[in-house]
Amino acid sequence: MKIVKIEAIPFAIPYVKPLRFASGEVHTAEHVLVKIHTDDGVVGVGEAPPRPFTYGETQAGIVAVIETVFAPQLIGLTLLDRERAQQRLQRTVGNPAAKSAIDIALWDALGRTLNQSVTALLGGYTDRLRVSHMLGFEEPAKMVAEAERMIETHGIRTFKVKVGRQPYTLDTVVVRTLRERFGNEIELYVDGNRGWSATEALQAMREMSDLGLSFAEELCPADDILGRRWLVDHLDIPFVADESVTTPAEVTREILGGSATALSIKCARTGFTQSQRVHHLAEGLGLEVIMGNQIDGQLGTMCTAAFGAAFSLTSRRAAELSNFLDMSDDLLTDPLEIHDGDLVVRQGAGLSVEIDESKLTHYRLDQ
Ligand code: MUC
Ligand code: MG
Repeated sequence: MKIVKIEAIPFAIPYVKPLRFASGEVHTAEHVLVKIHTDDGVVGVGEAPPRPFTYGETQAGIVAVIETVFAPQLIGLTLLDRERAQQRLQRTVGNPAAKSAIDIALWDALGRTLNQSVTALLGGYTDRLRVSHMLGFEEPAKMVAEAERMIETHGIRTFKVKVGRQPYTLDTVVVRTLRERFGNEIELYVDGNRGWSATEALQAMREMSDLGLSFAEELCPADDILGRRWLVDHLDIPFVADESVTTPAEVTREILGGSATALSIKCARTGFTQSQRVHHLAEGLGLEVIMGNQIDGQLGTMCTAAFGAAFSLTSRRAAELSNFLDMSDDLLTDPLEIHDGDLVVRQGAGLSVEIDESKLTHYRLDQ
């Protein structure tokens, strides 16, 4: 169970349909595959999606910090030295995706070693999650057509609509059109990625107050401290903190400061170990939770599903598990599928996924 080698492999896979949102757009999955090798031949995997405009990490930066800072501190520990590994990762500030991919690969390796699924090791609550699909910025007709396709092809009935544009009516018209087209057949919530001011956000939310939205996510920046508190105070639906909660401490700060009333948990950002801590905090504070998507590939999506299915609180709401559908290809030998609105969590050892080495050779950027 001793860690003997850690690889950080950059790869790039284009999207068929780019995702556009208030803080950026993604055309190519420029991710990093992490492989952790143990002395008994087990290999655990994790996937880091850099989000330069959100957390400041880049693909090259993730490779560098893993190779030069994290790997030397972890080699020699065993897979059971989990708290020691966390302490060594977390003493470095920031770098959430790099740390998370390592943490996930450690859990995958542990699951493979013990011949248990990660979801069973974490909590083993259920075997599937309902899926929520993210609708990025497009013409209203295209966003409605995409929702239609998701309902027909995958049975998905929960949609997170990206908002945060100026003027805000560009977004409110889309949400209204979706509600009018599908009625109560669908669940809708919105995510602003910090695009609006607190005032714009409240005006937009008032204009949509008859549309039965379930949540409002990160509509304005958390650093607009008083404005955001004022906004959250005036809303009558939960306000989800997403990119403002990259650590359990930030969760405490946002929630106790009155700047959010619900949480998005992203394994791409808090791995499994820190996501557990965020989950326990949410449970203790009585907060609603959504399993979010950091525009993950299939490996990252499987991690979110494995974690979400492990607990009652994280499996209550539809989880954001469908961004991979817009990628032109992926690295797994056995692709994920969404049927009847659900994604089933595999119960094999670890994350129960295998990397297709010929695809990795094709898409990797370092050879
Ligand atoms: C989301 O929920 O915000 C967009 C940027 C990112 O990091 O995640 C996505 C989706
Ligand atoms: Mg978000």
